[in-house]
Amino acid sequence: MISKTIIMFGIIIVLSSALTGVVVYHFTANSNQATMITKTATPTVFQGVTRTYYIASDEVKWNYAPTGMNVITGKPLANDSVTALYTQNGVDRIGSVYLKCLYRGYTDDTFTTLQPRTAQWEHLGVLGPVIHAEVGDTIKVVFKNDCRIPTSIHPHGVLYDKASEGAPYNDGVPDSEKPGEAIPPGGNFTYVWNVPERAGPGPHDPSSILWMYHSHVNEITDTSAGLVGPIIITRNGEANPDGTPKGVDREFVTLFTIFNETRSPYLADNIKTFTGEDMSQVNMTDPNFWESNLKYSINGYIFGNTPGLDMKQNTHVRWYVAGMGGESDIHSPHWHGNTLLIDGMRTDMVELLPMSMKVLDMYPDNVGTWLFHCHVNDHMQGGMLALYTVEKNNGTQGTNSSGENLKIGFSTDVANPTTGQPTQLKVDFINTPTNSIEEHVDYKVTVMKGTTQVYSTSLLHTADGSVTIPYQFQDVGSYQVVVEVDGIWFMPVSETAEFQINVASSYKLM
Ligand SMILES: [Cu+2]
Repeated sequence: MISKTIIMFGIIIVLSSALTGVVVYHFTANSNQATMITKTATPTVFQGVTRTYYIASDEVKWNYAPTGMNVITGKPLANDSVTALYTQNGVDRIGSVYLKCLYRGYTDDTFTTLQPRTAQWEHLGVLGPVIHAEVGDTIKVVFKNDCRIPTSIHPHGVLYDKASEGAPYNDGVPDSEKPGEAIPPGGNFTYVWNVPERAGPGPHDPSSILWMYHSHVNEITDTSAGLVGPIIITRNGEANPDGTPKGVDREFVTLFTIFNETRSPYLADNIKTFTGEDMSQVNMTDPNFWESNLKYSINGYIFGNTPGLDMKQNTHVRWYVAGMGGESDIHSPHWHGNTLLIDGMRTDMVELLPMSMKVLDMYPDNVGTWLFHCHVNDHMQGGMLALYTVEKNNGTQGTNSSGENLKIGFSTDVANPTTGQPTQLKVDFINTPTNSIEEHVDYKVTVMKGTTQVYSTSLLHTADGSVTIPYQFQDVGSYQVVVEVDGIWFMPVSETAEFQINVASSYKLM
């Protein structure tokens, strides 16, 4: 017999990478497989930026139906016994206004000036500020608790150590090493979360994904009080400077949850404040009292009160939807009027369980005001409905109205260019005093994407004074079209105009 024994010495191969640190593989005798025995503690190198957010948990009187109307029917909430049950205040009912503890953004660590919520994010309602970051970044949240209950911020998805997990439980780590687990009233803490690859979009995800953050001292009562907010992580290289995804014109975050105000730590206060000092008329065992405190809400709004769900036709709209709550919180958000893509599949609804986080892309082609509601029967009846509006989009068009020598008019055909179809760039040269087309113009057109020139004509002459240049945009994003005039009627004249175009993905490919 020939001995097949092969004597090999263990070989140690060290692979290093700037991004992943050092990984040590150990090959053993008679083995074709590398067995990873050690992954050294060299941390991921975070080459991105540190994004700092100032967030406090604040006590806020929140109105679930600030218009007083059932916006879906156009009728006052008080006029109907069902809508009245959830919204009308009385000696035995709290009504539509409740004291809650909510995350709110501030401008700095003095927590004196609220970060203004722009019209674009008005729809967030009870949700905390959006934390945007790109893979490779570090997120720093300077947090202050101004509620009477201990609170924390526990993030989903991003990379944290025990100090910044924001959740107390028996994990064998001493409390002294978990300072972020519960911030007492008046206290503060700075959470630091890293955003490695595994916190960002996976191969089948779109360019950005949703995570949620919430308080996790008493997870049930904290979230019933309203302590929840969104984190959006964009793939490395696909983010704008503010962390939002490139080529996405509009982002919406909507949370579908039945806020159970009888599980809020403020229940006794709310009864006392809103039903009368003696509280004697409130029957805690009355099933209608219980039901009146269930708020079938989208971002803390019921019966169509969610504001600001507006967008432009034929733009790239990204919907981040999430669920939260108890076993009744199975939701099925449904959009009327337009369709969406999720995981490469077409739909007009999506299913949500508590703390589900899903991303859908919409290219609204259908102008109008449309229903956006949970499709569960009981939830519709309880007011889990909103309206969204698609406004007609006339695309980029305009003139350099300050043009002294002549005005330059610009438009595109199609109005909303995409990467999937050719676009005509239309330029008109207009005599400033007479407002009529100026003939015999020497001009040059350049298309820029950021600082990169992607197209340029040579110096051309138009006898007509109106030109059409066919152009096919290759990538989504915003472009600048620069029109330079060099002469009119063979005389040197200098005028320049710049126009911005937002190019979306091809509707078909989407
Ligand atoms: Cu529902």
